[in-house]
Amino acid sequence: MSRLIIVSNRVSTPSATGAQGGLAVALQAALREYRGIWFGWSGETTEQFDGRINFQRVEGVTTATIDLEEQDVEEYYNGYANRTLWPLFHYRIDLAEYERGFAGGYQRVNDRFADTVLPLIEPDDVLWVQDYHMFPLGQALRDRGCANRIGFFLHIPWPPRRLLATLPEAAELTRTLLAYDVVGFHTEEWLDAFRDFAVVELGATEQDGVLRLDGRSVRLLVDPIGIDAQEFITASRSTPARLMFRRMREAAVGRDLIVGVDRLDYSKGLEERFLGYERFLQEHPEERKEVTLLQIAPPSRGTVESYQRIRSSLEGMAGRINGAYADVDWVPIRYVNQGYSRDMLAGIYRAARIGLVTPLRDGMNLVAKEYVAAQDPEDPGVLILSRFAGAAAQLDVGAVLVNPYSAEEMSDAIILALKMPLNERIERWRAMMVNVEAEDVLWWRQRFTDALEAVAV
Ligand code: ADQ
Repeated sequence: MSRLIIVSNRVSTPSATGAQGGLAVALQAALREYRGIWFGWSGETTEQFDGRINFQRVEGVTTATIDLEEQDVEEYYNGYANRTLWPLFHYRIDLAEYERGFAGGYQRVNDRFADTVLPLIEPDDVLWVQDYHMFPLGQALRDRGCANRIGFFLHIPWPPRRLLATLPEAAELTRTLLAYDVVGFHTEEWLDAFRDFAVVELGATEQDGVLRLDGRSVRLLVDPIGIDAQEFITASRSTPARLMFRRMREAAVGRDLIVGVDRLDYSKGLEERFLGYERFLQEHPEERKEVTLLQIAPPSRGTVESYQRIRSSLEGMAGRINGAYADVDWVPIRYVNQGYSRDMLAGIYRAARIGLVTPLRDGMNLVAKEYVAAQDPEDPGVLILSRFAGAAAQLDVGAVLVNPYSAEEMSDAIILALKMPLNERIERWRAMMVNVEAEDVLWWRQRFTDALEAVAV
């Protein structure tokens, strides 16, 4: 069997506390199976880039990390990745910043990755590159003579052609993806958008899922990521989960809980969610003291201005809505800015009658799947899910789908979920759970590595 080399912006080492996401755990399991290496940025900076690799071996997983220069981090990570590609790929061209310095730094760091990882690659190794930080890495490796099988998986959406066209480097960037052998997306929609750009703007041709351009061919794959469902079910029965469940139910004093759990990010639709909830309070005064919205949103990417803005905007909105509707014995929104362990999250999800997952755009959204996995089969809650999350393509079998831009739809969905009879809740939950269990993170990983191994060298 070939060795697997995973390359991503950041690397996750196995942790004894179990505080990791399903993705990290699944990739580590793959690395153990394939005797591989996980390569990426250490998160640290150095005065002068020297390509020194720090190897670590923890619980059978080898990680290899490099430090980057301050300017690299500024241009590549805070710049091109977080201020150019992330907003653009989430359809927010109003927030996207187009700076040649960012683009240059992005390419430089990808070249640095290529230079440092290349000597580690053996002839039969298979490489798997993760996410939008690393689009040009495959091309950079090919330019250096790497003939190995290389796959790429995009964790975020691919934007529609006419939006992508606003990026000065759009054609160049898309073309670099042709250097890979397999390119994976969460949904048909993101894959279609990629193919559309490649065909219309670059003149590529496509047949039977294989895209061809200038003598290169790449297999396009829809491979929706899942969670480690079994682990999450176990987590929901753990002691921390039970304690958290009890705390939540006690704090709710008989009221129904609606819960939202997100990284604090403008793509997650938090402002729209608050407005939708406010609309619900306006339209259903009889429900006012019957529910509480708990929004958990730990800050992320705090050095980027658009993230500071959303943070203060949400604080203002929560304050305003609470000011308008709260009473001495009730607040409508509890807004919490911290992260919780997976066990505790499982308890929080289980205590919530409604999981409110309403991103404006999301590659997949794993919170939706975690919410489903954590439910009590005898008395499950209702998932309200944005139709613009990748997860909607699988969970439409049981979720209440909403347009997150419509406060009215969100209000209607909340009242529908609150009034939903037990038998319907169970039926909807079961339909979703079948998918969450079958198409889990191991299934996702296997589907990708199978596609990659099937490529003729
Ligand atoms: P993210 O945008 O980070 O990931 P998501 O898929 O929702 O989004 O995953 C977030 C993870 O962080 C979940 O596992 C969740 O439990 C955890 N988390 C969130 N808030 C937390 C809190 N307060 N405390 C502890 N944990 C918390 C990107 C893409 C997604 C895609 C994933 C995987 O943007 O669309 O689903 O990658 O491909």
